[in-house]
Amino acid sequence: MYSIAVVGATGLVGSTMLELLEKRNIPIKKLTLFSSARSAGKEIVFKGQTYIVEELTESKTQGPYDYVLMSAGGETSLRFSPLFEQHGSVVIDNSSAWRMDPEISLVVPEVNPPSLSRKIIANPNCSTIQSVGPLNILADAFGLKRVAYTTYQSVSGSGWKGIEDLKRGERGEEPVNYPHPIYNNVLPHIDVFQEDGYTKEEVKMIEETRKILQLPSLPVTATCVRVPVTSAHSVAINVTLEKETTSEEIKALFNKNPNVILEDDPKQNIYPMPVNAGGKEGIFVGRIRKDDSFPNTFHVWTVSDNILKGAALNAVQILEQLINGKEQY
Ligand code: 2RA
Repeated sequence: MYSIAVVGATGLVGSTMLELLEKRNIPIKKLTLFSSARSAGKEIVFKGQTYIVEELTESKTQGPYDYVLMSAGGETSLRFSPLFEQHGSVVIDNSSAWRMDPEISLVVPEVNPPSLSRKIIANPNCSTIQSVGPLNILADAFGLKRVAYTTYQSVSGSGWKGIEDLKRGERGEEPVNYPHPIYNNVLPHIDVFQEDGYTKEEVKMIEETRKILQLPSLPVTATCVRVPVTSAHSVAINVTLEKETTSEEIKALFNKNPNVILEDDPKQNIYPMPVNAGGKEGIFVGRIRKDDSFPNTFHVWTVSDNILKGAALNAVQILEQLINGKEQY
């Protein structure tokens, strides 16, 4: 049985982490819920017991906690994760703060187990997680030469704020969080723009893909787009492989791999869609076809719930991997 803290417990991802801790029966002897001052005092019911959410302070990081699930933004993680770590906790952090730190493991459990150097483990970006799952299968079988992403990311990727702006748009009201309306629109703008014209979200996908697949020189590019969908991200992956293959062979490979769910029968209008993937734990793949514009290149379409496998579920799966002794600190 473990002492577990959840930081950001009132947020969309943090509350989903709690749901998963209950649903997957993680053995918990003590649960502590933290938030910012703004949300402290809220009541949350977990396994029939009411918990009062506490404001996280530096002294409270002493715990002791065996594991800390954190989804409270980069600033909070940079301030508190090292303190939790110093007091012996293992932190699984959903922010982007630690992902590219060379000492920190960036983990998709079915792709790359955590190395044991630091007790802070980074959860990758949602659109990265659902992409490296299928790409890892292709890398193992055929080797990767180049990857080009175009994403279609739901508003829940921005948490409650994104959902709020979509609802405001449906009511004919102006957005208050996005720079432009998301209702009846798409925004090729996720996170902040950099000097080179790429957004931080696009850089995350590029850099995280290389780190997780351990292919530091892999040519990767990305265009990340916000779309008026409430949950589930979609990613169009254009991938060039080292070895020759066919789309039929790729489909067969995906079909027998437990880490992805193949939905690919265009004649029956069967392909992954957010309306079907939302609320489900899987990474759905489809629309697999050869790209005749370039040798050994294929299109793969992937859809997954960005709050589940894209964030909370992946973090809880890392926790399960540690608890089940596959990776010991
Ligand atoms: C987004 N991937 O979709 C980012 C953070 N969750 O907004």
